[in-house]
Amino acid sequence: MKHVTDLAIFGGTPAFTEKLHVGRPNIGNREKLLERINDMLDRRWLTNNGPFVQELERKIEARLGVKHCVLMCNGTIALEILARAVGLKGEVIVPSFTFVATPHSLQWQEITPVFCDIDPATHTLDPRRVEELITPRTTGILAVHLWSRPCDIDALTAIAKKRNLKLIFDASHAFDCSYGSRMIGNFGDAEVFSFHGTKFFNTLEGGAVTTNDDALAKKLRLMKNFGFAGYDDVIYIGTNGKMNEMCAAMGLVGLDDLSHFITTNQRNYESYQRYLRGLPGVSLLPYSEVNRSNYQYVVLEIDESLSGIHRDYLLELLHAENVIARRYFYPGCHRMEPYRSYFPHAGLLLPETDKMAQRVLVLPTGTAVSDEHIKAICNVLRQGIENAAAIKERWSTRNQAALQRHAEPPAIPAAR
Ligand code: T4K
Repeated sequence: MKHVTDLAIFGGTPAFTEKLHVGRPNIGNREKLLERINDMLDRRWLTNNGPFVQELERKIEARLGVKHCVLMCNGTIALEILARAVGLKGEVIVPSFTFVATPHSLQWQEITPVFCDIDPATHTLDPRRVEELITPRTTGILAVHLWSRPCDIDALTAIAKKRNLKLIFDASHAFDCSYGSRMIGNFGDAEVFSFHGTKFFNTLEGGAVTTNDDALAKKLRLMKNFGFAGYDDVIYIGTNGKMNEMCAAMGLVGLDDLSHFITTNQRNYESYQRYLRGLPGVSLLPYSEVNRSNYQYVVLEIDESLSGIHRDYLLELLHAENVIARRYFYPGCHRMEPYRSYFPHAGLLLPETDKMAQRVLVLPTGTAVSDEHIKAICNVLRQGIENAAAIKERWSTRNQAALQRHAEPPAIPAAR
C-alpha cells in the first residue's frame, strides 16, 4: 500500500495509467455485430421499424414476459412520449434523487414535476411521502427503480389505484431485473428502459417502453413515428422517437451476451464486498436476495461521522488515481435548473435526498473492470479512510498555499 505522500493527489504516480470510468460500455461479439451491419447495408433498410428493430422487440417481450416492447431512440424521448400517451398533465410526483432526464421529460412538456423524498434504506420513492404530495392537480406518479432496485411497487400501485392516478416507472437502470417472480417492465401503466451506451445492456443510444396495455402500445407506436398510420395518413400528433437498425443490431448482439455481462457485474460486486469489508463508514448498497438483478451499479454510502472523511475528498483521491468514480445523482434534481429557480424551497421537503446526495459514491464495474482493478480501487479508499486526518491536513496546507498564490496581486507590467 502507498504512503500518504505517494498518493497521486499529492504528486505520486496514479494507480492506473488509463482512466477507469463508471459506465464503460459492455460490447458483445464483434464479428456478429459486423455481420449484422453488413446485412443491414445489403438490405438498405436503415430505420423505421426495420427487421432488426422488430426482432429485438420480440426478443425483449419474450425475455420480460410482457405483451409489448416499443423501441425508441433513447430513454428520455421514451419517457416524454409515454407521459403524453398516458395523458399526464398538471402535476406529477417524481423523485429528485434520479438522473435529471426523469423530471426533464415532464417539464419539457410543461408538466410540473413535484419532487418527493426517498426512503434512505432503498434510495427510491417513499410511498408515505407520495400520499402527502397529492393535490387536485396531480395526474400521476413517475417512480424510478434506482440502481436497478425495484421501488415499493405494491405500495405505489395501491396509492395510484386509490387516488385514480396514472403510474409509470422509469426503469432505465432495471433491465432484466425482477420484482419477486415478475420481471420489471410489467408494472404500472407502462415502464421505460434506457439502453444508452453507459448501461450494462446498450444499443449505443436507445430506449423502450414496455406495457401490457394493447391500446397504449398502439398509441406509442403512432406517436414515435409522427402519428403515421400508413402512407400519407397521420391520425395522431407525434414526433420522431424511432430506433434505427444499427442500434437494434448492437442490442441483438448484446442480448446474446447478457448473462455474461450480469455474471461479470455480480462477480465485481462480490469483489468490492470482499475488499471493502470492515472499512468504517463505508456501506455498499445491497442487492435484494429475492429479486433478480443486473448488478450494474456499485453504490457506496460514505458516512463521514464514521469514516472521518467526506465523500468528496475520497472522490478527488480516486480521480487523481484515474478512477473516475461518480457522485450520481448530486446535487439532486431540485438543486439544478430550472427546478432550483422554480422551487427554491423544495429542499425543505427533501431531507433524505439532500443527505444522500452528500454520501453516495458510484464505482466502476462492467466487463472493462477486473478483480485487480477493484483491489486497487479499494486500496485507495482504505488509504483515504485510514489516513483521513493526515490527508485532510495535507490537503488544507496545499489549498492554503494555492489560495495564497491566487491572492498575490497581479504583477505590474514593466513601463515601456
Ligand atoms: N432515467 C434515468 C434514471 C437515467 O439514469 C437515465 C440515463 C435516463 C432516464 C435517460 O436515458 P437516456 O436518454 O440517456 O437513454 C449518463 C448517461 O448519459 C445517461 O444515459 C445515464 N442515465 C446517466 C446515469 O449517466 P453521464 O453524463 O454521466 O454520461 P456520459 O455520457 O458522460 O458517460 C459517463 C462516462 O462513461 C464517461 O465519462 C466515459 C464513459 N463512457 C461513456 C460513453 C457514452 C464510455 O467509456 N464510452 C461511451 O460511449 O450521464
